[in-house]
Amino acid sequence: MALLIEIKVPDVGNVAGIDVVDVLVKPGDKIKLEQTLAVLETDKASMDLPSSAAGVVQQVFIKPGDNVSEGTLIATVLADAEEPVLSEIEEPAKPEQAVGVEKMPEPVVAVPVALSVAQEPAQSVVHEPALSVVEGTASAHIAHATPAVRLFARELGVAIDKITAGSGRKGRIVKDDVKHFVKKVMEAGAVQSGSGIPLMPSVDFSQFGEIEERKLSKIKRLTGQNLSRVWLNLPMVTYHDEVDITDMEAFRIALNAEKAKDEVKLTGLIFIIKALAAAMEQFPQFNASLSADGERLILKKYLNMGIAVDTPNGLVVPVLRDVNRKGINELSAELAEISNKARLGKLMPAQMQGGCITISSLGGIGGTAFTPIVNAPEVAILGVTRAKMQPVWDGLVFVPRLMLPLDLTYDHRVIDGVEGARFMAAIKQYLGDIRRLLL
Ligand code: CAO
Repeated sequence: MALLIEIKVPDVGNVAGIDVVDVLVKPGDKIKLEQTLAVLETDKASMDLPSSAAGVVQQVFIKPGDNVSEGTLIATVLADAEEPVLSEIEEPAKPEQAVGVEKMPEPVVAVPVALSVAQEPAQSVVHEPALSVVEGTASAHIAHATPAVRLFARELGVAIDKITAGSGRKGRIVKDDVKHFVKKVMEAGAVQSGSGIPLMPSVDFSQFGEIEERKLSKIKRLTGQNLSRVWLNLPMVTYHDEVDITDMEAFRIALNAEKAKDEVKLTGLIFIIKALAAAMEQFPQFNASLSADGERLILKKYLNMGIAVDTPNGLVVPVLRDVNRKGINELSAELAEISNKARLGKLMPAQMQGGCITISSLGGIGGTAFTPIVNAPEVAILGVTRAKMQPVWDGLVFVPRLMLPLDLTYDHRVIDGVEGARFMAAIKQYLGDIRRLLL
């Protein structure tokens, strides 16, 4: 025999003024035991109200926006005779009885209506327990979402409390918010996924004034991804120093004066390339890469050097091969060729591979120092900014000397601070007296 069951708001811990956020059933609906009838919300928490009987909904007495309290009649259900009824007419089951913890699908240990809101306000486990419970943390953020949306989020592996703002009524998280969240995470790419780093918020700048959007070039996007990956994976240190290149500069000017008009002129960078190569031969750990598992150092017997080149489409790093075996004129011609090709976007992928270390020179533009990012899996990068005449104390008087600032960034997993300083000292020795390159 069918039984008419009245379902009322149970004891939720002396909380008055509960908002009805959603009503999920209507008269005539066939419902299962424990199916959510409505979603209620206090100022501290959101909760699902399950049916204590299976059957057919006869009447629904609440609508979204209503304010209810313990004992308010929610709906009447004509219960199936064979199905169990969890509550008695007139006396609705305590939520703890209505939906036992162990009945909830793993890892949902939440007790939807059992929440004693007043006592446990910050326990997001009630709302989206999947992550919080497993990790044993209590989050301050409370996600409001219907069971269907939570289920949808769980199916996609999304911890709903990671979605900070819902676009539904009263900030409720709706399916589209979950989809949008997944899309954002996917777009953020491999660098961010799993890193635990919160995504940057999306800001509508047009609310502050006129804007224009430009798509990043492919080079910029790829460079950005790579730089972020390196930034997150390598513990980097940058060591700054300056070297007296007065004599080197005099030599460079003299050599250039000998050159025919159509010959490629030498810039200071060529000497820096040679000095860096010599220092790497002296300190082989700088001509090395760490194996992916971080267990072994792979030392290279060849010496190729990447040179960061500024192009209209972004930064590219063509590679000069065997720099230790080539003279400055040959290297100068090669640098002119690859930097031209880079600017015209005509470099082949092979011409950007196999580098052992990179130089990033901003000296043609200016600067006093910067912190270049290692072009991993290389272990170091040398930054160069603008040389300038400075008064240097020679022990008796100040003398004008051309000082070149250098910035060495290295992967601290491979290079110790002292090694970095010694390496820089060697570069300075070679540049300070380039005759040493012959030794
Ligand atoms: N101090 C003073 N003057 C310098 C200098 C320095 N450290 N480096 C270069 N110069 C001078 C050169 O001697 C040259 O002078 P002249 O015009 O009188 O001959 C002028 O600046 C321009 O040099 P250049 O930049 O054309 O040549 P380069 O060999 O020094 O550099 C290249 C070549 C390809 C590295 C450079 O053109 C370039 O693209 N630099 C940008 C690198 C970059 O984007 N780095 C990224 C940093 S991290 O994102």
